[in-house]
Amino acid sequence: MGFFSKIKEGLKKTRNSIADSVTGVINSFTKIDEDLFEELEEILIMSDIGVNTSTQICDILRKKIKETGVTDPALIKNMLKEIIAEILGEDEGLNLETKPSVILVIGVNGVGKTTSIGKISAQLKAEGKKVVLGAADTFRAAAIDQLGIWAQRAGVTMVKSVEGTDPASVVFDTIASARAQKADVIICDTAGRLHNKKNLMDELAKINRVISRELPDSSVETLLVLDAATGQNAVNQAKEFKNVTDITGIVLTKLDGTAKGGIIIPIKNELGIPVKFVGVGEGIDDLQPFNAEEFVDGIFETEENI
Ligand SMILES: Nc1nc2c(ncn2[C@@H]2O[C@H](COP(=O)(O)OP(=O)(O)OP(=O)(O)O)[C@@H](O)[C@H]2O)c(=O)[nH]1
Ligand SMILES: [Mg+2]
Repeated sequence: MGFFSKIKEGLKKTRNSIADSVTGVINSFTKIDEDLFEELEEILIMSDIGVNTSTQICDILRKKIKETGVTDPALIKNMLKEIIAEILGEDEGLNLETKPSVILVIGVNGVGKTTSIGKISAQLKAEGKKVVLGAADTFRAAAIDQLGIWAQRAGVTMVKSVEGTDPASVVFDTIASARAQKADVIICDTAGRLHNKKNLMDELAKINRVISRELPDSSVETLLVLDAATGQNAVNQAKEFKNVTDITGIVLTKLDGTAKGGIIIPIKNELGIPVKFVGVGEGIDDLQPFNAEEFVDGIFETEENI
């Protein structure tokens, strides 16, 4: 399956929910009035776009309609697409300028951190980069094994220690190994499941201290992984992580299994953090760089147009 159709396929459930209901509202009105705006806003809220962002979208739409003098409801869909594309802004890829660069992957348990690391490793390897993984989720032995399987699949090396080792020391060892191997990119897995939130945040702070001490001039990407299926909860998780660490990008996983893909819009709008990748399946090829234009097309096109 090609790149474009994978995103489209992954967004199928979201599209069925958003496009169908937006079209339904638009078709049920013959003129643009306040009732239409209200129904539209309700639908956007129900499509996981959240109250604040949905209100904002409708306010911009009201203004645009006033300015342009548009009276035909059928024209609203394209205007909505434009407004959402504008909110999503420019796409941003990974910043991996230095050799080595670091990608620290964080997020609560089960969101898809380890899987996404496997997928990103395979992509970087295909670009000719030498990648070293650090198994800094030492909370469970199984987590180390799982990352090992992905390292093998992607054809990259991994530095690990035993369960219970201080994760920051694994990161330290990974940096040393990457230096010795003249690697291009270090990717560190972290635990999402700790005894409590304070432990988790302290651990991340300690890992960050090791990275900035050992590689003070390196590019560091901190990718927060969020599970799209958790909807508004994903936005709340991002807010909590943002309070304690500098997040440079979001990986939004499991778009393929949910109708809640609209969550990308408030994530970008309310947190100001770019979505850099979207996960559209469990396979090694199922992670795509986020492209706002494709996303907007993917959620608004009706089935027969695809
Ligand atoms: N359908 C689908 N499944 C995904 C995607 N990304 C990850 N998964 C699945 O989600 C489950 C959890 O993924 P992991 O990578 O283990 O998540 P994690 O964040 O590392 O979890 P912990 O190590 O327990 O904190 C696995 O079964 C993955 O196959 C995706 O984009 N789509
Ligand atoms: Mg994991």
